[in-house]
Amino acid sequence: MDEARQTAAPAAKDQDLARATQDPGPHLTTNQGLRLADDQNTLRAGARGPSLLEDFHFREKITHFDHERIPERVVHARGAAAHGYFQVTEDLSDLTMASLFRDPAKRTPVFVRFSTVAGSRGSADTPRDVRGFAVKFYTDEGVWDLVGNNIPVFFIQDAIKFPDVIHAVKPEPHNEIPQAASAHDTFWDFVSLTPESTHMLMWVMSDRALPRSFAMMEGFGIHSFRLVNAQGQAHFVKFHWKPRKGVHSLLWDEAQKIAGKDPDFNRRDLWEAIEDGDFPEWELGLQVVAEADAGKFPFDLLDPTKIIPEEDVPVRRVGRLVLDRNPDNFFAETEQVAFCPAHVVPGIDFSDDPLLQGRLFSYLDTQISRLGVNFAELPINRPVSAMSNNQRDGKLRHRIDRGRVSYFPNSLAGGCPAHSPDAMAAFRTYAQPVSGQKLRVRSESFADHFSQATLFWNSMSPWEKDHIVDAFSFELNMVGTVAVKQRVLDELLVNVADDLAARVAEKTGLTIQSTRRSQPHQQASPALSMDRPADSIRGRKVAILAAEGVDATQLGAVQTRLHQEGAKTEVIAAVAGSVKAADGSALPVDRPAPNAPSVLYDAVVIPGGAAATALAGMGQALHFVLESFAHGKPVAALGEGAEILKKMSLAPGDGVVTGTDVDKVMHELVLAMKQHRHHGRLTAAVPA
Ligand code: HDE
Repeated sequence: MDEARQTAAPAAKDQDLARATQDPGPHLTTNQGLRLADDQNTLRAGARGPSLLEDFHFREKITHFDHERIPERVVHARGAAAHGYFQVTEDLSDLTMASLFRDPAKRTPVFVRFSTVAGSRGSADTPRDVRGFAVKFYTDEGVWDLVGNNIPVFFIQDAIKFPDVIHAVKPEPHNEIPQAASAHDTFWDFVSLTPESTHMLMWVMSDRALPRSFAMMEGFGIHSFRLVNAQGQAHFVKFHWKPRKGVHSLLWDEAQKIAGKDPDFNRRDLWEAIEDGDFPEWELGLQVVAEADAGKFPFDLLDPTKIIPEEDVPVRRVGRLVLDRNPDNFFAETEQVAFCPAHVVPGIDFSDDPLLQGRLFSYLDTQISRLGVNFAELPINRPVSAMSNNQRDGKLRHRIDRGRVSYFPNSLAGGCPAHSPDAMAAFRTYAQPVSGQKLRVRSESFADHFSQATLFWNSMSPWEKDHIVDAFSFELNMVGTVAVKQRVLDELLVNVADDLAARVAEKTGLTIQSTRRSQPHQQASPALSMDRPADSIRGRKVAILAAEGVDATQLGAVQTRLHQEGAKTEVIAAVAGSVKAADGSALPVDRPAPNAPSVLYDAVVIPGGAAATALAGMGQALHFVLESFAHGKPVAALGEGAEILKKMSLAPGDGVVTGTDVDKVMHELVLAMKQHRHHGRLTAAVPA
């Protein structure tokens, strides 16, 4: 059998990882397997005397501890990950020879890491930031890494600018402020002088930068890649991940509050969804462009600041990604996983996108600095296909390579490991013709920095536009240098849209001092808007407020109905433990009010009866409802619960549902939750 082509069964990677995974043993030992009698006290000279250097156990333990940290990722340091699988829904042999894309019966194991970009490893999950969406496919032909983001374009067109954009967005070097935030002078200084960042800025200032859940965000490979079939024909392709749960986001006010109330918000949501069996799922989409058609767009397919509008090239849905197992150990798996866009398999190849070309170099380099030259041997990184070559030695080599031969060609080992013939699907670089002078230039075809920024703006619904205006204004109002803010307005925003520039000028107290360079176009791409209802409320979290005298039957009916829809519920009361229900029973409380801020929930239910009267006198409950209302969340009030809304002048309608028939109210609540949020509410006067 051809060893390099063993089949990766669904559990192939799980089995591989199991070889490195272990449960705690019954006896405490040193690293040398020596059983210990006392791990509580150091060896000392006399009961109150100094510690002895001889204490090898203490020295081993403390030294290991001293060396527990490795350098965090220079970007994308904060992340969370999960195991799962990928499966195509149709045979894509016409496009690619990659085995993972050819057999709908085959499940390829994956490990997926989501991340923020700017913050340190210990920062919060919810800053305004791009999210990484990196997928490691353990295919039977080798590891393929699709290292993408949740935004389909990037700030810069050439990898040589990457250290600059990252230095600008990271905390400022003199005082390391601010953590995980782009709202500061250096970031806006850089982008104001880098007009190619404008399209990306529109996305980052939109709610895309505040995902409600990793499972509710899209993913994009960004660059044009190539798919190559067995006949050697290539197509350009853009990769998309489309979430089954729809695309939904937090509000900026929520995101900021969550950063304090539950900095692990997205990480926890991912973990809990998998533990609950509510497996996050995405469809893989492809935008395919024949090589011959590559020049037919008004932009360059190699320019990573451009999308191909879905209306021009539809996204063909070809497979599913399911995450169904949490890691066993954060450090060993999530921290040590090493992605690299250069990890490809036969049938997947690169384009000349200058950002991608730079990434092909950078990731290998960074893994060596983070993990060492043998990073590929770590359990989470090693392939499930056979691996054999003449690389040897280096720090922390685990493999024990037998024999005297570590070179090629050789005769002493029978020529092994040998080249693979074409029939065995070895990787061969796509034979793309290349010619030209050596030049340090930017192609003219990369020169339009504003058309797609305008396209994005034109495609937004009114509330999405409001949030973009608010985000630009918030960020610029954190910038101290007036000339920088002015430049953002005069050099970037005026060239995107008049109303955008005018509205940001008003909110930042600036006056526009330039005129736009060209006439704005009126085109839109509806696919760019997030203003679309979801078809289910799976995984959403509903708070049910409770107080003494609560109607246990009513509350049970609410829970049953919401659980049927796949939503999660939590009963919140003033203190932990239980509340006394109207029928005298003790109703379990999931969380006491101080531990359950409204920002952690998607909707709230206010019960009727005596509990409603009690809640009306509780400040925390009133604040919960007010804040939920102000954040546009669905609010359901049963029976007397509606009095609480009246008391606070919160009008029913637009996602606020009231009534006495539990079934009917819950039905309306579910519909309201599918809308996610109700932006039409007039909340300016609501004190929350
Ligand atoms: Fe990365 N990027 N990047 N990046 N990137 C890293 O690799 C880099 C870019 C992305 O969960 C680093 O292992 C350069 C675009 C993700 O472990 C580093 C350039 C996209 C992750 C690096 C880019 C990404 C990284 C830091 C410009 C979306 C996290 C640690 C040419 C398509 C992967 C590491 C994980 C991580 C370099 C731009 C996505 C330094 C030079 C565009 C999701 O190698």
